[in-house]
Amino acid sequence: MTHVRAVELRLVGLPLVRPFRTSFGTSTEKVCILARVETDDAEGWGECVADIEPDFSAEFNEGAWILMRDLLVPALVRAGDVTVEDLDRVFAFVRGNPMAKATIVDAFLDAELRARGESLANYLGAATTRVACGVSVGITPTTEELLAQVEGYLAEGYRRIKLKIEPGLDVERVAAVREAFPGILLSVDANAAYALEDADVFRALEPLGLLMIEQPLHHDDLVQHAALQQMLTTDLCLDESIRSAALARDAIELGSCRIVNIKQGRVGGALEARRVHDTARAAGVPVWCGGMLETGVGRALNLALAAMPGFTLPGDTSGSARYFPEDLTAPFVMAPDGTMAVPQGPGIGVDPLPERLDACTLRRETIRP
Ligand code: SMG
Ligand code: MG
Repeated sequence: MTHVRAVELRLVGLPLVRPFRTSFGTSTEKVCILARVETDDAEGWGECVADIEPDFSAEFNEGAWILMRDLLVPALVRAGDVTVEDLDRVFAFVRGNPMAKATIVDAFLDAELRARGESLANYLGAATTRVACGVSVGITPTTEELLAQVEGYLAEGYRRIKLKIEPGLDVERVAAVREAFPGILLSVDANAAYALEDADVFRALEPLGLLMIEQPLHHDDLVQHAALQQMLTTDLCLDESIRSAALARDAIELGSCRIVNIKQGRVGGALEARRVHDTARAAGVPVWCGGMLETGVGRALNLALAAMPGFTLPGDTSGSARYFPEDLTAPFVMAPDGTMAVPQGPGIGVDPLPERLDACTLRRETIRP
């Protein structure tokens, strides 16, 4: 049993190495909330995957901050002695908001594991100590720039390239990459930018031998994705649409996708992410670990998740250098073979560097009983 004494929230900001453009906008800076949970025995860290604006999902930093400060943390403190398995119940009075809930769940779990000296990887049932890494390439101003970026990432060893696409910047761009690099594992991610009426775009992608097409249609839709999947040989993968293990089960039963992207923050934390993994694995559906441009804190957690046995495809678990000139933790470095080590220390196995954390902190607040 664990008793929470206090939770510190920090809003942190880190410049990105290059702007990251998706179908819904361009990020030039990573701004997110970190939670530090202090218990009687240890402290633990959680990173919120929400962004400045509610664009990838309905959640956003300022909303998540208020929800954590005014509802989730007070409920956790009031709950007294609990274990991480109790938190679903403790937070059940708040509907939705998986990203805010995940931040507190993950920080609490990290503290619980550190108190007993167990690694998150071990807790989750990791099947490996190194995971295969892919990289997500944003929409570029020109095709030449896209080819240059892809070439650079391949030279570093990345084992799968994912191209962001949007209407008008799709088939031609992807075909150019395929022509330049015929043998690579290549996928695309539309971030919900298309409608079923755009099926011709996806038909035109079919001959390019893509590993998958990620979230082509509306972020909340399962039925139209099932219709699109029926029309295509290429596997669809859902990201935004999968906000819980129950939705993963629905999507698989409906035939809305044949691959699932798991982002723990999108589904409410590491425990629900494990349930998504278990659901997909039982159905024979491959999963892989998505990314939300996490700092080293969130990256450490993602690596532990990605080590579970159902994660059979390379994840968006890229090295720190792909995102930040300087990370919040010691940098995560990918080996030239395109794999990264899973942290093995207690909990998530890493800590933010104190000076670096302070330098990146935009705001902080501690919630006590
Ligand atoms: O962390 O490498 C990463 C980013 C991977 O493409 C990525 N994430 O839809 O999968 C996705 C996007 C969402 C992030 S947009 C800020
Ligand atoms: Mg995606």
